[in-house]
Amino acid sequence: MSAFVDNIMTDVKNVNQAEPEFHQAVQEVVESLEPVIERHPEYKEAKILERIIEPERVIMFRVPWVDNAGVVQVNRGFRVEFNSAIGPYKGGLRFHPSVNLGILKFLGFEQIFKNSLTTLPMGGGKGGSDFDPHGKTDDEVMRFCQSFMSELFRHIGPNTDVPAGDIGVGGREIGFMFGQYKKLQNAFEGILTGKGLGWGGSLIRPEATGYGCVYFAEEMLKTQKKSFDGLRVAVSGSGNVAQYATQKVNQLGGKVITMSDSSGYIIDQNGISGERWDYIMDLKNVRRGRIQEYAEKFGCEYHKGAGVWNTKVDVALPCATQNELQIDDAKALIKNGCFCVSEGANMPTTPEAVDFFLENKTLFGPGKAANAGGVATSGLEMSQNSMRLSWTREEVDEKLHRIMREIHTAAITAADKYGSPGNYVKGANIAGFLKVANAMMDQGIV
Ligand code: NDP
Ligand code: 2IT
Repeated sequence: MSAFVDNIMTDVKNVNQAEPEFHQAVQEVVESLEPVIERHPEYKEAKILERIIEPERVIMFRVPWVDNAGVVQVNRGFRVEFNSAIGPYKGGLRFHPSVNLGILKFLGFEQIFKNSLTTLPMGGGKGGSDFDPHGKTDDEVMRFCQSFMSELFRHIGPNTDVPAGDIGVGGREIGFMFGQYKKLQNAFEGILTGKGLGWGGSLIRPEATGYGCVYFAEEMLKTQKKSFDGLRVAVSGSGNVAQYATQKVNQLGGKVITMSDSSGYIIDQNGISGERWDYIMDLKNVRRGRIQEYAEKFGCEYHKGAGVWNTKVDVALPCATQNELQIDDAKALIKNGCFCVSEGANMPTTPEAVDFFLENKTLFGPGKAANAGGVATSGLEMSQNSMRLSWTREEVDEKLHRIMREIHTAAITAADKYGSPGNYVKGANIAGFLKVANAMMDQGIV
């Protein structure tokens, strides 16, 4: 570690103790920015890095609710409003038992650069709760969401902070939260994205993160004159991002062999497409069941626990959660001939595994760039809400596709310019940073 990175990380670790995921996210960005700070002493003087690492505001609150047995439950709610230099705070809400301040700070921090890359005017934020939606009834989820929004509503607004979904928060939860906001504020306004199509949602928003991740991979493949046609693909997770990444791979002629959930993974050499993909959609979005049922239905392999990366594939799309792809997984993938990784999830690959991929000249698309299609389409939803009109499926998909191509170009150009050709990690961090840093310079010490 250079003295520059070391100094910043010592301070970050002192001030933000017991937040390892936040340290990890900051370290990667600071390492990437070293050549930028060298060329731009004005950023150093204005303490842009020190300021960007500190959230503008953190809100933490009690979320009490009553379960179906009449028992009072208490969860913790958060919203990290990280940076508003280029637009209102924007980023998802995560409901998962692992949620804590450090996790949301890592996600909010990454969101600043991701949102900047989309070319749209959105600042960075993230929020959520340690509430676990698994095994809860719709009524319980509704009561929780109403209680959560009973505090959050006073902190958000169409020009202030616009949350959306993330792990454990999909259309159902967004609906319950929107209903409660509207009741409390007596206003029908675009304060959440990922809304239902009949009440302000955008076509393609459900598909956007998964589609975007595959569009980004497609751009990386094109640099080597390759396409998805005939490629074998491993996808982790089976939630929103994984589902639509799988659909897009199928549309482009690839074959998804694996999917997973937090209990285990399936290997289906026939490919997860057609009625098999429809089955996943019903299993995960309607019946909310376990992926093991897929293996029972279609007679394919099922393994408990992690291991989705031990399959012979050309492309890996980690679409579940942070640090799910570790050094041994990276070694197994490379050994099996994998040459392209596109991160649908946020920070799914550990730093050691990222380094291994880069050393092995793998096409590696970091989440900030590769999964930016979701929030980009949220930005398009905000525009449609402001204009009080809706674009067609084709229009939104075309805009999403263009944005993903632009992000690819921006990342590759910045990587080249700052001395790391082909390194999308550095390129995405630098390109995302510059726009925010310049806006902060223009706006003074605030
Ligand atoms: P979902 O809740 O729809 O799906 C999450 C999937 O990942 C499920 O299959 C879940 O399994 C699995 N998973 C979650 N946590 C773990 C864990 N700790 N260990 C193993 N498996 C786990 O979430 P999304 O698909 O929306 O999000 C997936 C990833 O994509 C996250 O990293 C998210 O931050 C990122 N992302 C999402 C965007 C969006 O628009 N939704 C945009 C950009 C990034 P199980 O059901 O068993 O828990
Ligand atoms: O991580 C992410 O980019 C998201 N969960 C989507 C955020 C958004 O506001 O659509």
